[in-house]
Amino acid sequence: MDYAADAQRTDLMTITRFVLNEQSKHPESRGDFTILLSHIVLGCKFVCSAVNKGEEQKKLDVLSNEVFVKALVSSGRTCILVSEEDEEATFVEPSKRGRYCVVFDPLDGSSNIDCGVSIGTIFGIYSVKDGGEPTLDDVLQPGKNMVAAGYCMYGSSCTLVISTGSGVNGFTLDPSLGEFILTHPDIEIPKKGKIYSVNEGNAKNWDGPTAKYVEKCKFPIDGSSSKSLRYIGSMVADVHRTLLYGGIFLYPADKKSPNGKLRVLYEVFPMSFLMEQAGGQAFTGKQRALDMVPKKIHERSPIFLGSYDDVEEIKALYAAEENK
Ligand code: FDP
Repeated sequence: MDYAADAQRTDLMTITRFVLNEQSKHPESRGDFTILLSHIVLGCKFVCSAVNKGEEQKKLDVLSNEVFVKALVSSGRTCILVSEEDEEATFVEPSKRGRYCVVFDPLDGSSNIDCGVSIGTIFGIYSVKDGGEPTLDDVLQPGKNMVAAGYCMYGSSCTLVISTGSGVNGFTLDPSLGEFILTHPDIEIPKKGKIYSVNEGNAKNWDGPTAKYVEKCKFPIDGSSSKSLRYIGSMVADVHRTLLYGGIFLYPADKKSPNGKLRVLYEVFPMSFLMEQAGGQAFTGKQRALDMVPKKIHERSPIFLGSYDDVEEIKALYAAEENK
């Protein structure tokens, strides 16, 4: 009998146990983050179950948002919520307020729901700035100020990937236990990848550096092999693959959408945070993505994220264009 393997199989590291372990490293911590996270996990379990039942797209978007908003408010640990589904930010009433701001997309990639492609929830968490009434400035902070970020992917399995600022860990929902169990400890993105991921249907409107980069992926001039193209069109699924296998995910600016498509607060920032924590990079075409200071809650930005070396290449092309 393999006692070591058995010991690992029976010593279940649930997400709550994992976060409590992290918390014990910070004696000043009061457990608020653990409580907040358990409410996010509840939302993820609900959406996972609804997706598996095959609810219609419209209903599912609205349902997921309602579940997350209610779960977050009832945690008593939040003060401002920004959801992709709601035009305005939600300010939690004073009696239920806590010190965290949560920005989230309850169901990202929703155009894929009806054909069974993987979709997900993306979230980022800020601490409210000290003192006074919470204001929109508390969520209009650069991504590097996030205290945690993550996503939950509803696919062939339900996987929650999270970083609290010291590495990235992945948990898979065990449906028989109803618990997320640590299955992907310390995720590190390969330094260089063999895959590029972009909607090439937009190529005619790309700028020079993006067009040059994608051309190099297909026709490398340094004798290396061409990269493979993989594009699902569901950010959580495309980023999850990029994180595990390496490579680069691009949603660039183009002539029709000079700011790209993806939203800064609840798409670009959380995924950039995870990429950096896993050893990769995230770049907007102008700067490190996490240094951006958003002016509006639903602002968009171009994004290039993934393996360190692959993002270095695109950065070099943009630098060359600037120095022309
Ligand atoms: P969707 O429109 O299906 O909701 O921002 C939303 C998003 O999906 C991302 O999940 C995905 O990466 C991107 O849009 C896909 O956009 P394109 O269809 O333009 O490629």
